[in-house]
Amino acid sequence: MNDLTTSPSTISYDAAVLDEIQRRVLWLATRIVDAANHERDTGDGVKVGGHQASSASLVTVMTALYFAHLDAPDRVSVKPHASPVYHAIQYLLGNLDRSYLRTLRAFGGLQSYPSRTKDPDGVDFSTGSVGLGAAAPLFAAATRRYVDAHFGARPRSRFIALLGDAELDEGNIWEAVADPATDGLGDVLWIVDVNRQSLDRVVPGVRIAQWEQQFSAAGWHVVEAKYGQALQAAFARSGGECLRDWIDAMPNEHYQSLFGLEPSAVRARFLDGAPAEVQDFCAGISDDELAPLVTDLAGHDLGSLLGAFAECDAEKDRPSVLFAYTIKGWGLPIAGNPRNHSALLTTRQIDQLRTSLGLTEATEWDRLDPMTPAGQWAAARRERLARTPRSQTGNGVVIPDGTGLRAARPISTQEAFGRILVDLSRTESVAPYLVTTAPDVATSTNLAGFINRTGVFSHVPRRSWSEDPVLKWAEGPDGQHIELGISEMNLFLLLGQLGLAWDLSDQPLLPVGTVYDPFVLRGLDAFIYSVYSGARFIVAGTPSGVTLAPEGGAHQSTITASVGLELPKVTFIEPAYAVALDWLLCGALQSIAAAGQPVIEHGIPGGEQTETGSFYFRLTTRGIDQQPFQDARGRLGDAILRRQVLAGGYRLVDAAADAADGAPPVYLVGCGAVMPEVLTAAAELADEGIAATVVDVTSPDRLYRAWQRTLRQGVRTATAPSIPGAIRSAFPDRAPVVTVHDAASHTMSWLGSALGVPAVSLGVDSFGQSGSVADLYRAHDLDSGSIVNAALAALSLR
Ligand SMILES: Cc1ncc(C[n+]2csc(CCOP(=O)(O)OP(=O)(O)O)c2C)c(N)n1
Ligand SMILES: [Mg+2]
Repeated sequence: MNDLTTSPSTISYDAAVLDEIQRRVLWLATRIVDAANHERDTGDGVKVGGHQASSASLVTVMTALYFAHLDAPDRVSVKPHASPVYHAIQYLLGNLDRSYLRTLRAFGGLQSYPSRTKDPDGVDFSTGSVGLGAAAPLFAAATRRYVDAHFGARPRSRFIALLGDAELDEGNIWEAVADPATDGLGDVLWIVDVNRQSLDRVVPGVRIAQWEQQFSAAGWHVVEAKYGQALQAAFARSGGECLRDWIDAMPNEHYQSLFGLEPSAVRARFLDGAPAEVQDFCAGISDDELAPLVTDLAGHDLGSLLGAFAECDAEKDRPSVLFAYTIKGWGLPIAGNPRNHSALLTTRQIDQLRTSLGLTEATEWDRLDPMTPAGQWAAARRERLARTPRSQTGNGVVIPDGTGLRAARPISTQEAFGRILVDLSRTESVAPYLVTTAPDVATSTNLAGFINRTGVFSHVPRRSWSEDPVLKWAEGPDGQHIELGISEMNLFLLLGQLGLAWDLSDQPLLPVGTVYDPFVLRGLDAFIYSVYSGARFIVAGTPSGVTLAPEGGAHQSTITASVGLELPKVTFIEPAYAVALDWLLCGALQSIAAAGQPVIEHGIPGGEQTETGSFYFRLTTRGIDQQPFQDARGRLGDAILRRQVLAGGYRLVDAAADAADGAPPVYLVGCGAVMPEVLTAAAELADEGIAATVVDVTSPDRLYRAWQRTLRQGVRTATAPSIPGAIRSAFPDRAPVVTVHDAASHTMSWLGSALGVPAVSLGVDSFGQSGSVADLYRAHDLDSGSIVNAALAALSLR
């Protein structure tokens, strides 16, 4: 055994032991992909795939982290294509059952990319869409800073992201780095896997210098782990500086071409175009030494890496980024090959690798022998990294069924939303857990009242110089609003991490974000990422639709309702009336607060049974008369009405009561801001002897899901599906329907199928423009006259 080396980060390690471990990690990661592709008959002829080269690139970095650096509270985001390395490490640590090793990319098996909700071995951050998983730890650290300030310090976590160098091409990376909300997070470390390759090509060298400057300019601590110890020793020798200069100046494409060569061919390629002094310096080095020397990169040198980690650890007041130079396909015959991104080793190459590592077919899947120093080291690390169970703090949160909001005059859902939040900020069992955020639209989305009461979060107190009587922008550690720059990506990444605080920071929160509705789409990938990760939050898209008429087409959202309806783990809600919003918002908060432990989902998709995710409220600035809702309250009583509002829809006007016998019935189904036109149309139809019942759909999503649930159940059990109760109670009779929505007409057009009746769907199917509400509604057939005509058309289709 070698002498123990002490890394500055306090863990003493045996370099030979760590090297043995990383060889085994490399083997297992490579073989996991190999087995998935060569041992499983999927029966469909579709390539299984996997990334041996991308994985190999991170083997040393991840061995250093998990076997000599991390502590139990630390949280790590692993580059998507290195998932086999993560699983190999968890297996060696004893956290993953051996039976999983042959299941990469199989149904119910290890996921192709790390997944919080689908992998069995404790993934901290899902990754897959490059850039997003990398940025997530930054927002998790911002969340921790918030949690520590409000609820007392948690045991310190380091939030680490392992990202591919080409991930830095993604704009969301730079939006995250630039936002003041992520400023000064000293517990963050990003490790960039600088293998100078992306999917298609070798990345030009100049990019790396530029990226480093961008991080520096944003206040990050930038470190390079570029050359390994052997190369550094060579640079230190007399005349060695010219060697460094030559390698530094060499284009990446040239340098990268060295890896695929036989040692005897490396000299000629390496010295191609080199000055005489470099030729002379290398003359004294044999071919067998030269090849490993000139490709000795610090990203595969455990000592260099651990030193760099420690250096970053010492930075307490700013995030660090470590550029670790690596080799894509390190230790494999495909090393450095520009086309190696999806390359797989042949069975012969696998056999050779197995033999070279002293393994046999009988021992290849074994863990490290517990009787050896490597096995003992792994056991000790398993113990050190064991996580303490969550403390369940914050479970005392109690959300009322409603705030008792009164709305005597016409009011918009956006204004009601602001008032409900203010009211909740006065409710002791709710207030501490509420945290709001917005990308520079807090005041224009009615968060000002909440902000006036709770303040803006800043980890250091900041004096406000404003004397604005309407908005007190006081910033300090007590603030409960996190203000972001104009980045909808950052909004959804932050909401995602606030919505995972119960897991990653042991503190349930009630996160509420606001965004102009059209720009939900600007952050959509991060929205999807966050809900895919299991986050629970509320987002209000407001104002929405062509109803914000004078603002014009660039601000008028049309397809967002469809997005909300179709996104899994998101419940889409668009109420028309203030009290309905009150009940729905409180109901959503109750669902978030009640959410239990994470569940690993290997179930069959389709027809979700429960709402365990996030909520998307689509709101408007159009004030509408609240009397019709008050009338429905009087007619139905709060208990029944509330149940129906929460279920997705109720009869706002019931024509049955006063229609003459034989009057043809029709349903006018409105959602959101268009309700006044729907009511006017119903009255006009009544005058013409048509019994028009008005249904207010508060959540097309909940109705659709209820319908789908019964359908799917019917499909799976081969029985005839029935119309679900939520739809039946709003539509007791069989009659044609007209759906009216300030959103794409498609969002509610399924209702005809669900009810088995003729349907005409009115909605916004072209881009809007400036004008008055009346102008815009007329242009998109949302005016009462068009609704009347649509009802007549629907009746004629019977
Ligand atoms: C948003 C997104 N776009 C494209 C891809 C497809 N893709 C997967 S890996 C990759 C290249 C990644 O290169 P790099 O980050 O350098 O990783 P390496 O494999 O070199 O370690 C691309 C384009 C993706 N996964 N996500
Ligand atoms: Mg790369």
